[in-house]
Amino acid sequence: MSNSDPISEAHVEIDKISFPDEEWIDALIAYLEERGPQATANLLRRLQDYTYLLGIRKPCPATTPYINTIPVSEQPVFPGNRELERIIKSYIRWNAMAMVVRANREADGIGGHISTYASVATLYEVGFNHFFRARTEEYGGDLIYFQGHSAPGIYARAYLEGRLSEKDLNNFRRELSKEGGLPSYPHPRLMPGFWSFPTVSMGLGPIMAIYQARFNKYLENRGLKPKNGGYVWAFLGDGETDEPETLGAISLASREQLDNLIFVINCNLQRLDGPVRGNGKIIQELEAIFRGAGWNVIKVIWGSDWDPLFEQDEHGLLINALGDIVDGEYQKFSVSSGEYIRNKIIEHEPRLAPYLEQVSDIQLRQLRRGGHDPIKVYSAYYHALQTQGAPTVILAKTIKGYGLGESGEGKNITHQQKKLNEDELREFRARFGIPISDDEIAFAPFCKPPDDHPAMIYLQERRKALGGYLPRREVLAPPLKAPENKLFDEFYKGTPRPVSTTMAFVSILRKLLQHEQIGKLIVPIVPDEARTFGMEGLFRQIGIYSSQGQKYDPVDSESVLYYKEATDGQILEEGISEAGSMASFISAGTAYASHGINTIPFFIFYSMFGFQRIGDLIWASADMKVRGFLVGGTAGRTTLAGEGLQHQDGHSHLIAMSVPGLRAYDPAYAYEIAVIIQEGIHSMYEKQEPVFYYLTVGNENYTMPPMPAGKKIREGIIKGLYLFRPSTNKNTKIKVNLLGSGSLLNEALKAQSILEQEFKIGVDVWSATSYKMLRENALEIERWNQLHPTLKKRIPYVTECLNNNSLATIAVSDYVKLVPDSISRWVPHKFVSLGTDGFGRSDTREALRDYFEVDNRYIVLSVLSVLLQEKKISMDTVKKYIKEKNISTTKPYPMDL
Ligand SMILES: Cc1ncc(C[n+]2csc(CCOP(=O)(O)OP(=O)(O)O)c2C)c(N)n1
Ligand SMILES: [Mg+2]
Repeated sequence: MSNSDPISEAHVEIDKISFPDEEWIDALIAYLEERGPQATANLLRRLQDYTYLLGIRKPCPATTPYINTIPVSEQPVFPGNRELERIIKSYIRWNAMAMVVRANREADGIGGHISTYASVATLYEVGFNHFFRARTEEYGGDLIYFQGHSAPGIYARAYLEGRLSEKDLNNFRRELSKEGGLPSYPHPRLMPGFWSFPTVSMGLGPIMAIYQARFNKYLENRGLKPKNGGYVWAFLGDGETDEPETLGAISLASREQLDNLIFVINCNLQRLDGPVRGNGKIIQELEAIFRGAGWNVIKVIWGSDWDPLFEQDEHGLLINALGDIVDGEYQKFSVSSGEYIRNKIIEHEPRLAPYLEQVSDIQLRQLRRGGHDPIKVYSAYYHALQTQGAPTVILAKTIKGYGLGESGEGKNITHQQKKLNEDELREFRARFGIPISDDEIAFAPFCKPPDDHPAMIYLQERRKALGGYLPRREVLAPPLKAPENKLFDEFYKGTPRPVSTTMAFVSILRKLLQHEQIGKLIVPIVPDEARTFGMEGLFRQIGIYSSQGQKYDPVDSESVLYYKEATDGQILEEGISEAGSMASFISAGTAYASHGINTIPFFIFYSMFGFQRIGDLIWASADMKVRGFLVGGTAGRTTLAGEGLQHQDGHSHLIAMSVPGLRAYDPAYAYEIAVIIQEGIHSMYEKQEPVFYYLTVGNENYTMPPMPAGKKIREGIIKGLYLFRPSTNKNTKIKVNLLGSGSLLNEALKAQSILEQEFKIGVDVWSATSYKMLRENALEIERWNQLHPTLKKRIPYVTECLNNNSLATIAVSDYVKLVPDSISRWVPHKFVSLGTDGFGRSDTREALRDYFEVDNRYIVLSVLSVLLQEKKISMDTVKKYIKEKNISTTKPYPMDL
């Protein structure tokens, strides 16, 4: 503000206003002058404790006054060229807006957002010009989570940088156009060289960012990554903080002292429908939450032109009045006249009337919010980077739709604003000084200065100085060789004593951990369930990661398997947070791209709390081409006894079917798990395919058989089906196939014995390790056949397997019937599925299998029913069997209960 500005010349006779307790305030000021700020803070703290002892129980407020956290005296000098940065930003604003406007003209309803980028532009641009550093030989690289629906601004910047063309921008939200197009939001799957983090499902960005920052420290503490820096920046909306995932893990960030993490919350006070907190103040609310959680909070509320006003506000009248005004009112300020604003402030504090006379209505209207002032934003970022030992959150106040004027600035409809008419385009052009002629303006053309324009040279220079363009996703990790077969020898041989697939899995994991090359890259992740899965032995063996080591003597220190925490511990013990564990899984499973490190995560969870609970994070991980193994323990609706309705998982494999790129397996035996894991490492880390794995393991103990001999077994396990035990009845014409998965394969084997011995029919028993794999193979082949009618038909793998002159195939699974049904149309004869549709119950395994009708008796009954339909046996035979086996014919249907 210039010297001639009336505000700075204002002389307000505020001293004449008398305050109660004035002498106490004078005393405090004197104390401050004599002893300094730290001693004053200590004094206040002591006073607070003392008042508590005196019985004054009023909690101390977690908020500070409604002003910027960083005083003018602590603002660093802004090192940039403000004018050139303003020009760059204006062009980006224009092009971001034009992308959306043009896309919606071309295809009505194609969508897009103008107002979000309009509010966040300065927050990004200060970052791009001064802070966001790309990965280089020397520097670890900043990882930036951009607010998902602000993507047009990021594309518009890449256009100025020369990374995207006008054609790309023209095809925003037209990904299927011939020339290809730009995705609506950040999707690494769709732009793998550009985006790293899918953020548009609100809340996922922030939680992923927290765990990413923690994982970066984990990698450094374990010596897998050099300590060469790298910040994690997460940009999010204020409305987004309503999502439980956004705030749910913030205490982890402070506990872990993540000073490599910066949240920037774009507090434009609005979400989609209306104000975020019309009757309150989102910035103050978030300040209290983050301060309470131990974060360093930096509020950027007011722009520099407010500074002189506050300077003269010796008694805090203005600050108090502004602190009283609620967000709904501030939103209205952004669309109101200076007179309206003045009257509202005076309504809150009449004593300010003479003071405010020094400011004109126009000035009042134009006073900027902090998030639109590069000086204030720079200062906040600068201080965030200085902070040690704690994460920082920057609460930046902005206006939604900033610069859109009448067409949407601050209005409730602004989020949905996708079209601007000619007048509105003219206004935008004028406000940001974009050189587009009157003739062209109606077309909303894209526009950038010539390459030799000082602004363009500046833009390129800044990025060069900061290590290169961002966002950029680059895979530098070399292929990693999968472990050799011999590592798994013991599992191919089977086990004489009964064990569960969970125990088998843990033994395989232990083997991998001992592997010379791969061992250190394994990242076991558990949400407080290690003991459930019998993994506690690993605590001692490889340690639990803790950035602080172990400051206490563990209660079980005398025991061999004590609870060992260490700075280089390998296990991520996440406590009871599946979402947090999944975020760790994502960080570890994308380290090949973020850091060029091939970490191999194994996230072992209670299978019911996986796909059902955190499905959206799993979806995001597929978007990110995550690598790793999701392991659903205590799986199977009837295999997990006793736990009942909320615990027994009978549908995770159904949900898994919907995730592209995911290979889901329901293995029965130890050797199957060994084959799947070995193949998984081979596919993901050696061949670098964009796939990841899900396997369910159960807690039922049984003898693990040796792997059957034959070349096709290994291949069959991977493809999803192989013949485990062929029929021994050679002299029968009646043949059926039984398909079993997971622990229910054993029920199929029992049924096989009964059918072969008592009913003398031939039964082949197959292990169906993956219906998803079978289905995807069949769908692909079916499609190929449709597209190539003149060529020799290809045969799906499942059809090829089951085309063995059988009368029927009966499949039994511990999951809902839809899972096996998913292959039915490629089975070349009658197909029947048994599964666990309905809510689980607390009872024994045996009772559950009876209840869901999936035990060997029901398998036999299904076969007999088919034989009856085909007139191969008599009705009496079936009736007799039902009676003999005590099968209740009046028992209720599980889906009805
Ligand atoms: C989980 C989820 N729910 C709903 C949406 C739809 N949605 C997109 S943007 C938005 C409003 C965002 O408000 P805010 O976080 O304040 O961001 P702003 O645009 O105001 O910066 C909503 C509800 C979403 N993307 N993700
Ligand atoms: Mg908002």
